[in-house]
Amino acid sequence: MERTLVIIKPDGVQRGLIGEITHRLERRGLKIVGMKLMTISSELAQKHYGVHQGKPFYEGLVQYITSGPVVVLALEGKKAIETVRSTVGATNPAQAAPGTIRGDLAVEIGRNLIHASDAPESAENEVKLFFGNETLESWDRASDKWIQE
Ligand code: IDP
Ligand code: MG
Repeated sequence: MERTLVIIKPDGVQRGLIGEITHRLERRGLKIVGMKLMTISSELAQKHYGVHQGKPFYEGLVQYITSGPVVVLALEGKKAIETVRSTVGATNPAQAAPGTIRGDLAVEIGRNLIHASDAPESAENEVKLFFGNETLESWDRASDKWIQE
């Protein structure tokens, strides 16, 4: 089973969208195996967004992600990475399809509400970076057999 990392960014928390965003991911059928409220330090932000270092938006991005509390989720499911990314929508909310989180709830790339891992390798690294050696919950959900064949 695949695991992926989601961050409800500070704008999502400030706008009272923790429930709305989590609800959409839960309803899609993903299983929450880790969840916490935290403020990201600039050190952690630089590690997490290391691949974007040097890009024109990098400083603003670190500023944004560290500007207030976030909710970090580890989600599990078959093809969890791809499923979460399609539920989240395109990076630029102006181009994100209606029905996606960004396409329904955001308007601008610099305030796009949510982070989601984009590939198996980054998902593994990001889950480790945010949950370290905290144990993620492995649990049997009553609805599992109605969600996965
Ligand atoms: P993703 O979040 O959809 O994976 P990435 O290209 O990995 O998109 O970029 C990471 C984050 O950096 C975006 O979610 C967004 O917050 C921010 N970002 C990307 N491009 C721009 C930009 O052109 N202006 C401002 N912020 C940007
Ligand atoms: Mg990305």
